[in-house]
Amino acid sequence: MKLFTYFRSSAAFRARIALNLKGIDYEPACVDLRPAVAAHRSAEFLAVNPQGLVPALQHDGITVTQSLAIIEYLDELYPQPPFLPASPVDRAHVRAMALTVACDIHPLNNSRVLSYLRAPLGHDEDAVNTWYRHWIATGLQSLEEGAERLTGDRRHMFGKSVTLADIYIVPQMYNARRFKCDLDPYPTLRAICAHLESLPAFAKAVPEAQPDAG
Ligand SMILES: N[C@@H](CCC(=O)N[C@@H](CS)C(=O)NCC(=O)O)C(=O)O
Repeated sequence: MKLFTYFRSSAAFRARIALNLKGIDYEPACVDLRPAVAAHRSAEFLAVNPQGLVPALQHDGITVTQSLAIIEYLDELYPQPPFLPASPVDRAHVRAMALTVACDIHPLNNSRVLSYLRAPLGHDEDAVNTWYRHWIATGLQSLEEGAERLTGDRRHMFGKSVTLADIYIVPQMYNARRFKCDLDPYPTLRAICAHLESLPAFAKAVPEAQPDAG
């Protein structure tokens, strides 16, 4: 399998965690998203993903885009260890937490959105950071409440084993730290991430451990 990835991309970070959890030895294809390079806008990469976004996964002659589609594809292909619990209601709870990150936090804080705030909209760096931290705080507050209710051991977002919700929270908290968001109000999320980040599948997926880390 080949994963189109960028070390700092939190969506690619999710896919890397999922590949590691499934024990898949994948080939990373690094796509430099820095504005000066913008390899994701090259004709070569747009032929892989017309959206110009990472991650993208190639396997058996097909390409899958969107981290959630990639992660579910891996889970269906390799069911062990499962990323979702068994019962429909538990699965719904886990998906809801993952989607809070995927739909309600990350798309508002993606690099192309932040760039658009700078130009053409003309906001300065303070305003961009205020925007970023606002959407992080709004999303993490609801995730803190969800995790408090649903964690079984304060080491996982749901129950006592790794699920999709864990794959989504770790990259989001990593970014929140990178942008110096105040994480004091989220003790449950901090405790959960401290545990998850100690697991090899998560530790191997961090930006600093990637071949393109600058
Ligand atoms: N919903 C997509 C989001 C993918 C995405 O936004 N990737 C970012 C990196 S985290 C990207 O490629 N950004 C390029 C850009 O903003 O121009 C997914 O989950 O895969």
